[in-house]
Amino acid sequence: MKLGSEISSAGRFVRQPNRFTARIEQGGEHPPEPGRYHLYASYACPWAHRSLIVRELLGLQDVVGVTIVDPIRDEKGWRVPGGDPVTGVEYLSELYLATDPGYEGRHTVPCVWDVTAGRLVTNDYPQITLTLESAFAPWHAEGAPDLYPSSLREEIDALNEVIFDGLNNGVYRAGFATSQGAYDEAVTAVFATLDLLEERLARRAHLHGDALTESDVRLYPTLARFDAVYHSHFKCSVRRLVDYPALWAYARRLYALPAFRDTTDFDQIKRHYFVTQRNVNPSGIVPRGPEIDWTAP
Ligand SMILES: N[C@@H](CCC(=O)N[C@@H](CS)C(=O)NCC(=O)O)C(=O)O
Repeated sequence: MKLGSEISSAGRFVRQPNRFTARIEQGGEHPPEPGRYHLYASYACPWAHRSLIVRELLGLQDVVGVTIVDPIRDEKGWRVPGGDPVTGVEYLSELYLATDPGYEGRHTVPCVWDVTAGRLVTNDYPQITLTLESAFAPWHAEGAPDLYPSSLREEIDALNEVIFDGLNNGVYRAGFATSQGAYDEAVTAVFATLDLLEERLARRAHLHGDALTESDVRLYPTLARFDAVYHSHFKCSVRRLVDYPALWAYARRLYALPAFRDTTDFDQIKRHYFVTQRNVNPSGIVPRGPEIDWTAP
C-alpha cells in the first residue's frame, strides 16, 4: 500500500488502522515471558521512539530485545543492516508477510515479534508502551516509574488523545496534506495544542504533575523532532519549540534523562524524514540546521 491511499479526496492525510493488534497478556495466546518478544524500531520514527523510551525507563532491555532498522527506507521498506540476528530477515516486510501473506498495508515500526510463535503480535503502537508498562510489570527494574498509574488513567488517556490528534499525528496531517484547506486545518491544531501544553507546563514539571507518565513519553518524540524536521519539512513554521519557554525547558529536562537522550538520534531523524519522504522533499537534500543546544541548562 502506498501513502497515496491514505490521502482523502479533500487532501487530508488519514492514517491507516493498525492491522496487528493481538495482546501480550497473562493467560492469553502470547503470555509475557522474558526473551520471548522482540521489538523492531527505528530511531527516526516517533511512534517507535516511545517504545524505546519506555523499554529503557522500565529497565526492560534484557527482557525485550530490540532490532533497530536503517533510518533510510528504500522501495522495499525498512531494512535491517546486515540482517536481523533474531529472525535472519533483511527487510521488515518479511515479518509482516510471514504472519499474513495477504497483508497489503505499510510495513511499519514499531512492531513486536513473538520468537516462540514465529509471528508478529502487534504493530499497534499505542498499545505497545501500555503493554510494557502492565504485562511486563514483574520484570520492571527496581525503582522504575509507574508511567500509567491506575488513579490517573482516565486523565492520561484523555490528554493522550489531545496530544495525538493535535500534535503527534497533527504534524503528519499538516505535512502530508495535499490541499491548502487540509493543511490550514492541521497546522492550526498543531499550534493550538502547543499553546495549550505551554500553559499547562508553566504550572507543573510534567504533564500530570511531578511524576513522569505515559503522556510525557508520547509528547516528547514530537517535541524532539519539531524544530529539526516538522518546522521546515512539514511546514509547521508558525513558531518553533524554542519559542515556547515552558515546553522547551520541559523538553530539555526530559532529554537530560538517559532513557530519552540515548534514544534520541537527531542525525537519523533528519536523514529519515528528508531523504525517505520524497513526497514532501523530492530532492532528498538534508538541511544542515538548525543549531540547537539540547544540553543547555
Ligand atoms: N502503525 C502506524 C504508525 C507507525 C508508522 O507510521 N510508522 C512509520 C514510521 S514513523 C512507518 O513504519 N512507515 C512505514 C511506511 O510508511 O512504509 C501506522 O500504520 O500508521
